[in-house]
Amino acid sequence: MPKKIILDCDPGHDDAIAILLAHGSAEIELLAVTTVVGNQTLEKVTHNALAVARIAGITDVPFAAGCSRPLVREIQTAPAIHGESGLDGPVLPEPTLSLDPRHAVDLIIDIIMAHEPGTVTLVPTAGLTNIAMAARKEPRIVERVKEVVLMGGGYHVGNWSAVAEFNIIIDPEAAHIVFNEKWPVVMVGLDLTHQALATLAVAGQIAAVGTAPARFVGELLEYFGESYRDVQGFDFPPVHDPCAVAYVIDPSIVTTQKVPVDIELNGTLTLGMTVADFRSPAPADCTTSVAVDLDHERFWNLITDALVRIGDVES
Ligand code: PIR
Ligand code: CA
Repeated sequence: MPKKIILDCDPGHDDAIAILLAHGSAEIELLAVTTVVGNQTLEKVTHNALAVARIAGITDVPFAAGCSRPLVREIQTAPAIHGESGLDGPVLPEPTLSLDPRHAVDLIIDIIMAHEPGTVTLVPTAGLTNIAMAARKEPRIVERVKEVVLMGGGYHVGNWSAVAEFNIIIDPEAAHIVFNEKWPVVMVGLDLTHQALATLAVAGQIAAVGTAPARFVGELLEYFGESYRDVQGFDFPPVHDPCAVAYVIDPSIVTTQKVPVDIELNGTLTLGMTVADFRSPAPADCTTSVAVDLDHERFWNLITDALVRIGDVES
């Protein structure tokens, strides 16, 4: 049985690859793609998501736009990494899919309430505004969701401050809500995603697929790689968001550890830090775990396989 997921994202180069991976994997049933302000404004990331749908040949999945600003804080976007469009680099086609008329928060609630309890996994790869809003608007979703597998945070490293990661720090109050609800949360943070480097060998493996969607991924990685070289001093870009999807496809690709995690809301230097308490074995009622180690080769094979399965889509 394929795993049913809702992908909540802000495309974003790595979000775009996460959409392709989810769509191209036989192990995933993509129930919806929802968008939220993050790497760029809601308008821009929503346009990008619909353009990616066209590139991937997605025609039968609802796409819905969600929150246009965080719960409490001012909007922060990441143009230095993802460009002014949020998806700079490749030339994007005009979207052909139209948006679902529902707000993303309502679509998320509708889908979870319409499915058997324990069957829908939430995969947020952006700020947690939509997910927190959904939990507050319809609290019954919390016990129905199978698990929340999110890209965000890091127990040893930050990227937006010394100790905080972008998806958490842009809406720390939303992250606080999500991490403190009783659903299982798997934090696929920077500790894990910084192992998902798109090396030259990876770029070659993807180019060898030889299709239009694979060329699109190549162009995404080229732009993302340049940003990461110039801004963060990386030799190769870490491709964060597909790691969360990969964990859902095959949890054996990612080792995890159960550990209490909470979100710092009051620190002056540490706002948005995902504070993980490794001091003793996690208590029995601990609902959070963190991703620790990635099988790099099998991870990139999943992405290559998904592109092969998608085939040569005309767009
Ligand atoms: C990536 C992102 C934001 C900032 C940087 N420097 C790099 C986006 C990615 O889309 C990913 O979801 C997460 N936020 C990584 O921090
Ligand atoms: Ca993202």
